[in-house]
Amino acid sequence: MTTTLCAPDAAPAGRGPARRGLAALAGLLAAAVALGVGELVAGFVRPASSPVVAVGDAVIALVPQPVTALAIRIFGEADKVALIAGTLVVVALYALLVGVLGLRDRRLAVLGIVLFGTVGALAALTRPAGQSADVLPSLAGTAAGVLALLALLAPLATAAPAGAPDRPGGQLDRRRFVLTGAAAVGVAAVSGGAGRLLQRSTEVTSLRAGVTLPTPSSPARALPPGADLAGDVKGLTPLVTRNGEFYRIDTALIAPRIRPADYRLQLTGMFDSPRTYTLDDLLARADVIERDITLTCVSNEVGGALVGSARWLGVPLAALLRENGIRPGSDQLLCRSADGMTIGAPTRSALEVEDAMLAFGMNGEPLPVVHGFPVRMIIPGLYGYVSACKWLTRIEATTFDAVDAYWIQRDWAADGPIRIASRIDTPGAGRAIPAGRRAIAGVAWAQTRGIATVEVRVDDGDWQQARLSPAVDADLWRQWVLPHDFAPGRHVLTVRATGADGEVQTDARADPFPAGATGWHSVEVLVS
Ligand SMILES: Nc1nc2c(c(=O)[nH]1)N[C@H]1C(S)=C(S)[C@@H](COP(=O)(O)O)O[C@H]1N2
Ligand SMILES: [Mo]
Repeated sequence: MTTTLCAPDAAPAGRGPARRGLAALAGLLAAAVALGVGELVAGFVRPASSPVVAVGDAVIALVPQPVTALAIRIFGEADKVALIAGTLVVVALYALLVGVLGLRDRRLAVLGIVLFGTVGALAALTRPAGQSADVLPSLAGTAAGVLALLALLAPLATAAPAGAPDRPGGQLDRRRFVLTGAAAVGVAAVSGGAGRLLQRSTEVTSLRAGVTLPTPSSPARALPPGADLAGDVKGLTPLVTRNGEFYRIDTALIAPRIRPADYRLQLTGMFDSPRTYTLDDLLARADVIERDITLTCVSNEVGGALVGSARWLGVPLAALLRENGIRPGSDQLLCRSADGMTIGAPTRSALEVEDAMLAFGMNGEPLPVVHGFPVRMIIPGLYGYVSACKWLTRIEATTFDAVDAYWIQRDWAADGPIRIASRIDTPGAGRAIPAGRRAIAGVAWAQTRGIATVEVRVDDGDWQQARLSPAVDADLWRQWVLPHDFAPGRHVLTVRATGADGEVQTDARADPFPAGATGWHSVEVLVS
């Protein structure tokens, strides 16, 4: 039985042509592994160190001008693609040859691959902005290519007599060749794919750094001196959240990487004259505004951390919608992100909430990639899931009847006004603190209306009014501080806010689902 099954695989050496064909294929697969691993390592070094890109660049630099001009005439804007394709064809032909040579003499094949790697390394090193680390992708690719080629050539002559492993005429182990070949294809595809993804992320990161933000025609109000109470109160949240510390909520496993030059914002649906905008169109507008706005997630629990404040820079949303002739029948703006996410914002809020914007700047920088680079929506007073679409690529003016956005399909409320809220930052819940005087402090927010007062209660005592940070913008949270003499024992601290519209924060507890949490934040501390 076994013999019969094995027979086709371990057949005596095939005729020369069959074996040579497989050897050529081995060369091709080894080259694919080398290129894939090279791309992967380039993903960690930098995109320009990719051997294929480096060789392509070197060719551009070496080829005489008339040839370049001809290539551009023939291929037009696809000239770069044509160049890379051409490079790959040359590599493939070379690899086929190396594979066949390897059948006769493995050392020759190894030399062939090393030569191939040397060309890649030299090309990378001699680029005008070349760095020594740029040789790493070629080195790693060469090593991987050599291993792959030896592994693939082995099954082509398994039973070769000892001492003469390179001599043709051994057994041809087809099964092993197929398995090794499949593994090589897998390694090449996975490493190459992962490498390209990594390179794209570093590429977009550097392109992002190259975006120049405009000066707003309407800047944010200057913060009065001493506006940020966090300087004096340890444990209090800063007035403005640093970008790196801003909470992040989205469904994207890998944040979309949009090249600034590729960015388009498309308006569709119920507009009289919908346009498509480039990033430069938006950056160049004369009506750029800058505002301090607190953003919150509907999933934030009472006392939770899914809230942050930033100085946003962008284009007023109402102006942009109006100049495209938004029709009165639209009550929903279906915002679509580059990753396919849909967020449905009320058209009315977009038109009427002052300072609603398409933001491209956050705290003086282009939007960070994870916060929606290059453009997102911000509508003060609405939870992020119904307003703050990141990586925004399309706004479709439509109606709530016509289409349910992502979170609405999952039964969250279609309407998402931010509830008035307050949080105790310090002392921290469950903390043991020494008796004596120290500050109770935190933040409170009621976007679009503003905070009027914050009160704190210790145990069952009276509500005491806390000192507030200066009112800067109704959309920006306010810090609050209340110094207190702590007596030994267990104490429960509770906070509540009142909005400038008179609304007193309710103590009725509600879960975040489906329309945002309510209830007072309390912390228990142990004083000794
Ligand atoms: N494309 C996209 N945009 C999105 C989301 C998302 O999942 N995908 N989540 C929204 C939610 S629920 C919130 S609270 C805010 C959070 O923005 P941030 O991550 O910048 O804090 O983004 C909103 N925009
Ligand atoms: Mo959210």
